[in-house]
Amino acid sequence: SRRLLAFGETMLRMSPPGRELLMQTPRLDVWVAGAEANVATALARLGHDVGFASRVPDNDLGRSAVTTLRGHGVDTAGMKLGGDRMGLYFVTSGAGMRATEVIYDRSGSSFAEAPVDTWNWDELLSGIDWLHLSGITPALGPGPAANALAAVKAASGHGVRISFDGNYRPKLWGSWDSDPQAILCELVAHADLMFGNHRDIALLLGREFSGDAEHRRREAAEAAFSKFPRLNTIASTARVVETVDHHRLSARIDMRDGHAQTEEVVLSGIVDRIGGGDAFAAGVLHGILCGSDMQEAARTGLALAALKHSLPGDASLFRQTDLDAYLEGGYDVRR
Ligand code: KDG
Repeated sequence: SRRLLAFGETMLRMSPPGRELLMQTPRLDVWVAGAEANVATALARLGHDVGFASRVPDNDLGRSAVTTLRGHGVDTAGMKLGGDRMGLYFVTSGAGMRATEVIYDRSGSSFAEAPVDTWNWDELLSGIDWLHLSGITPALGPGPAANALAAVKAASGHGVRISFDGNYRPKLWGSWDSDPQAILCELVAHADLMFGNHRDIALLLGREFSGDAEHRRREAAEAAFSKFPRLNTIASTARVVETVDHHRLSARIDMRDGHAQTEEVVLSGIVDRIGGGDAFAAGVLHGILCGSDMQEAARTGLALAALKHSLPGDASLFRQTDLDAYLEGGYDVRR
């Protein structure tokens, strides 16, 4: 079977239960989170052989995060213990006309402070087919940016294919004196598969794309393929928000050879949309790891993203049987 290693910050997500505000709630729900951890979890739940490399403090917060991921079937050999603190983030869910709010509390985290020799990439990447990482890691600071680059270079050297999710987080890049375009380009130059929309591509190429959505996307994809000769596939989702719990989500996959696939689903009764993008990435990777064609991979990505919207917390925990039931339109009680 094909193996994947994800690399990124492990976080704890804290959310007021229901629709309460942080200002009023006496308690918080806590989930293990982090975009790349979410992808690793989703793939492990779908039966893949997946590892996760990260760094958490050597205390009960860190150890319980490791235990949670391991409980979902993720190989945690690459999760190092050390440093002082767990990265946290707070999510207040939207309701009615009120938007979802995110507050990050992660500076100085064990992951952000990890020395460059924390991971032995040659060892961790041996026998691995895919490395998955995202634009969040380099946004955290110069240390994480150097670690991401070391991982990607080692992966390239070992013939490991790279999956990169742009995951642009403007709130994070502001935290250090960085050049996002230069750093992201250096990482994407090694990637085979990129998750990103025309805005992510605009950031990478330092130019805007105009025209209608279809035209913008085709132009952006062509420009990205010509700038990054290794890049083979670009996948993204776009959402039309109709009400807070009713969206339309479309997926698009562009291939270097000019082929493009699009799919669309309707999301209704949304319980929690955080992590939908990670579930999409995991679903597309699931398709790729299973040898599906891109149409199928786009459909699987959207299906997993749709299912994730029904679940509180960050990660998709669905099994293949759940995916099959969704794809067959089986919303009924399964007995
Ligand atoms: O996609 C979900 C992530 O946004 C969440 O897990 C937190 O990694 C995170 C981030 O940096 O936003």
